Parts: sequence; structure tokens; C-alpha cells
Amino acid sequence: MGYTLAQKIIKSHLVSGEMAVGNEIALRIDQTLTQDATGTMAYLEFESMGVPRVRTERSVAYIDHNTLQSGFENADDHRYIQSVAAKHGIWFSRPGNGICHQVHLERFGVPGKTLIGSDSHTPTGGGIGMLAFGAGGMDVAVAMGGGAYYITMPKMFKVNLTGRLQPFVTAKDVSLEILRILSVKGGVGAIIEWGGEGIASLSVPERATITNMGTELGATTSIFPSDEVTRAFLAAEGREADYVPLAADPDACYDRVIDIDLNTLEPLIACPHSPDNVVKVASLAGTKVDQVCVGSCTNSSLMDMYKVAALLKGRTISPDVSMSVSPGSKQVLKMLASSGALSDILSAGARLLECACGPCIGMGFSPNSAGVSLRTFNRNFLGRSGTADAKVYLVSPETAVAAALTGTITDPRTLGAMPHIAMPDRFVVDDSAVLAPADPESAKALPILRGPNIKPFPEARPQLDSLRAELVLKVGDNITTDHIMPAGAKILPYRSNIPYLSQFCFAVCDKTFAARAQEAGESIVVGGSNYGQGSSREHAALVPLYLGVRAVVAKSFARIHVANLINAGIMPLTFANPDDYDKIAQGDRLSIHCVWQGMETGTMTLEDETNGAKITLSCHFTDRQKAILKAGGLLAYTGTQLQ
Ligand code: MIC
Ligand code: SF4
Repeated sequence: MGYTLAQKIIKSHLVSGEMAVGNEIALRIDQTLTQDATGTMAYLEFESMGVPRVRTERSVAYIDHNTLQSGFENADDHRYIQSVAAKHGIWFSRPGNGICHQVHLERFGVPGKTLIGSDSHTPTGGGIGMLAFGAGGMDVAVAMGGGAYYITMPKMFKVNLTGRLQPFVTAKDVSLEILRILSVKGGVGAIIEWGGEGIASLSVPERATITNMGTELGATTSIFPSDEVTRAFLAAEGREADYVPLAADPDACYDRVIDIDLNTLEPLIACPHSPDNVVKVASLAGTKVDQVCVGSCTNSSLMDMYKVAALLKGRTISPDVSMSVSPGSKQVLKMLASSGALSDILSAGARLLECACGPCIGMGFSPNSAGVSLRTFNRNFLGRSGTADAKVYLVSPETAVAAALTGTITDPRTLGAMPHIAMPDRFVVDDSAVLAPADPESAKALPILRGPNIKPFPEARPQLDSLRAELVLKVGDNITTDHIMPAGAKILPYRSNIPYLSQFCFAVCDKTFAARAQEAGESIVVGGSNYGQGSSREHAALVPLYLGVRAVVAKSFARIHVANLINAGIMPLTFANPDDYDKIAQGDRLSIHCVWQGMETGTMTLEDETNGAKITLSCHFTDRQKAILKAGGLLAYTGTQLQ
């Protein structure tokens, strides 16, 4: 039996473990990336490991999230990251150079290589045939130090594309269609491989839109083969030498195969507040729109921008709509400007924002009160835009333009003929905003520039053999890391200041949480299914750790978050019987005895001292995970390993 493409790359990077579904495997990592909102913490963790120079083939630090400098904090963090990068052998992409995933695809991605990034949308690299994973900052720090990356061997899903996208139907609609089919938890524990004759007509940036949003499925990652389309993209970037053809074996075996006929796909839209809340655009036609945003790591490629410009050319956006455009990279912006397309965008009345994440993470351009915002982004979680009662919908750039022009949700196919857009054979390459690290000798003398916003890590708390704690918060299904540790312009600058961040923990669900957790001393949080979906931010584990959370009991967990909890020394435990979720209530006093024995047997008993209920919990930790929990987290564990 042959191998899938992902299995081939796993096999060639396997450090330990057996490639059987559900087993823990360790992978050698060729490349890492960080962004600034998670990077400051990741580099503090890297520094604490005492490794002088990264041991990867390529590590890149991007500044793209915290680019609003409304105080000293972000600028200080940028300087800190720049100084760490120069000293420790990391390439540094300066603020303004673009969104990490877009720039990495353009300039550094290599088919067949492994990449981990401290950002959940790192699977964007799957568009170029990389095996790319989102991970917590600690895991990225370990990989930079030459350590392996541990994952659970995933199942293999294949999506078979046939036909060809019709005018005004896009790669974004393919992403929304698969979300409609699978839901935000349908990809958990799986790698999604895209194939079929339909992929030949999808460019690398279009493929990257699809692998980018595989994150919203909860998938471990997503990947396309590396083929002639990949070669052409790399050649246009002046990097043809990086091309290698890669594909699954013809007799590869998949756990599930899903067919999508591109011919019959229609423009789709994800309604508030979940990316899988997908309906046809036509079914919402006429809904009034206040704001339209084009950009983000999902839809900010040159082709996306050219299409937006071509559709806006000679037209004016509705006076009732405020529209922003954020190109994904300096390369995209420069080419938009030199081709005249930027002028068409501006003439139509759109506002140009920086080449950065911007409104996607609530960094400015928040909608008006109760506003309807159509965004080409990948997430529409409650409150993420920065306006608590805004209604955010996810759409393609074409659907975004249609709404901007008419002031209402509009099927873009009513706009007339799609103008012909020719892709250039060569992209304009200008890497002047990517700084090379210092050579190893001169690096030794370089200082690390630390600002006053950098505060110490929360203290490690080794798991003891018994735990008595209050159930401080009980939440429902699909709790995102944006619920646990919100982002946005007011909070993001404090990503290296856990004590300050802690006051906002779970504020979206319950503003009293932080104070109550701190008063309780030690506590347990209870969640429903898919707990911790969304971002890779390890702050969603480090901040609860700081507030005294010792365990999270849920019906199921999202992959990156469960790894972050363990890395922080917090036990993720699941209900053996999901109905037991109803037997415990917020405020109850809970206890778990014989924790260590439970880690060995795979089950623990949770006693509700308030109502007498006894509940069986499952916990299937690997030996490494048990050791990490007993040590009080990955950093403490790594310390014990280095002794
Ligand atoms: C996001 O899209 O939620 C982010 C902001 O890029 C996060 C990372 C972070 O929280 O810093 C992600 O996706 O991992
Ligand atoms: Fe940035 Fe948004 Fe992409 Fe996250 S999802 S990396 S915030 S553009």
C-alpha cells in the first residue's frame, strides 16, 4: 500500500514513534516562523533554553500583528525580537513587510519541508506542498533549538476536486464549502490532502487560501501536491531551484474521501459567529452592510487584490459602507502600485491599510455598534473585531466588493462579466525588509534589547498527586482561544506581560472570572466539545496557569490548545461519558485523587464534593506528556532534561 503525500513527508522527518494513527510521533523541523504577538514569549522561552544559535534550516521572525504603536509596548517588543533574531541566527521580517504566512509563501516556503509556526494559520504553507503546522510558542522555541515537534499521528482525509471554478466563485468558497461539510471540528485529528483534476486550475495563492482555512476545520494541517503550478509560482518568485515535484502514491489509502465539484459551487458566506455557519450568498441578498474588509493571511495575494481593483475600477463604493484593503505583503503592495491597480482601489473610495493583520485581529478598523462587517478573513468569532456586538461575515474578495458597491450583501455574479486579469510571469522581488542574522562570531557581542513591558513567566506548578479545587467556570461547546484570552488593539501589546493580560481572561464569557479564579487559589475550568479551537496563542494556557487553573475538563479539545495546556503544566482531561458534563455546576468543589496513578491507567475519578457525584475522566498522556505535567510544564521539563 502506498503513502499519502503527508505520510511521505512525515516518514522522511520521523525522529521517533510509529506512524500509526493515534500514536505520538516526533518530527524533525526544517523551518520555523513566529509572528510578534506570540513571538515575544516564544523568544523569551528560546532564550531560557540557552541555545546560542537556531538549529533549523531557516527560522524567520515576522512583525505583522502588533503594528499599531499606540504606546511604547509594541515598538519595544519589535526591537526585542529584532535583537534576538540578529543574535541567534533568525531572519527578521520588518514591520510593513507583510503578513507572515503570505511572505513565507512568497519568499521562504519550500515543498516537502516541515515548518512549524507560532500561529495557527501556518498550514498556509501547505499551498506550496510544505507540511506546515501551527504550534504554541514553546514548541516553536524547542524546534528552533533543534528539538523535535511532537504530534499525534493523524488520520488522512482527501478532498477530491473536479471541474473548474466558475466566474465569481473562488478558492474562498471552496474553503467555506468544506467548512459547511465538515464543521469547525470535522478536521480534528486529520491531515487534509487536496487533490483531483480540479487542483490544476488553482494557483498557489488560491491553494494557500484553502490550506489556510483548514485551520478552521480543526485539522492538524492541510496540503496540496507540488506540481507544475507550484513550479510556475516558485519561478515567478525567482526561486525555481526550490521546486521539487511531490504527490501521494496512486494507491495511497485515505480514512475519508470528500468530493467537491467546482463547476457547481456557488458564492458562499459564513454567518456570525462561526466560520462553519455557511450559507449561499444569494440567500442573504439585500442584508444591509456597514463595513467591508479585504485582506488577512487568507485573501491578500496579488491576484486577490488585482481582482478587487478590477471590479472597483471606475466605480464608487456605497456611501453607507466603509471599506478597507490590506495587501498581504510589500511585494503585493508594490505591484499593485506600479500597475495602477492601487489607484483604482483608492479612487473607488476604499481605505488602504498597512500590509499587516490589522482588522482581522481587532488591530484597528473595528466596525460601528452592531455593525455588519463582511470580511475576506478566516475567523468571525464573537468580539474578535473589537466591537462586541458587531456581526462579522466571512466572504471572498469578489463578494466583499459586491457588498461594498451596493451597500448590501450581494451575489457577486450580478456584477456583470469578470474582467480578465493576467498574472505577471515574474513577481517583483525586494527582500530589503528582511534582515539577515549576524554571523555567529559577531553575534556574540550583540545585546538583547528588552523593554519594560516584558514581565517574568508565570511560576511553574508541578502536578501533585491530588487536586482539590473549585469549578470556577463552566462554558459550552466550541470555546475559542479568543474567548479564553481575547486579542485586539487594547490587549495584544501585553502579550509579554501575563499579569496584566490576566484581568481579561475569559472576559468575553464572564467578566468576573479573573477575580474569582485568583480568589479561589487553585481552580478547574469545565468546557464542552472542541474546547480551545482557533488561535495557537499559548497565552490561553499561560494566563489561566497564572490565575491558578490546574486542570481543564472538557468533552473534547482542539489540537494546538491541548498541547499548550500540557506545555503550561495544566491537565487537559475529558469526560469518559460526555453526559456527565451536566452533573457538575459552576462553584462546585471538586477533587481528583491519585492523579499519578490515573495518568498511568488513563482514567481518573473526579468527585464533586458539593453534590456527591463521581465522574470518570479519560486522560491518555504519553510518557513525555506525563513527565511534562509532573515537572510543571515544558520549560521546567526541558530544564530537567538539560541537567
Ligand atoms: C489569530 O488569527 O487568532 C492569530 C492572532 O493570528 C493567532 C495568534 C495569536 O493569537 O497571536 C493564531 O491564529 O494563532
Ligand atoms: Fe493575522 Fe488574521 Fe492571519 Fe491571524 S488570521 S495571522 S491575525 S491575518
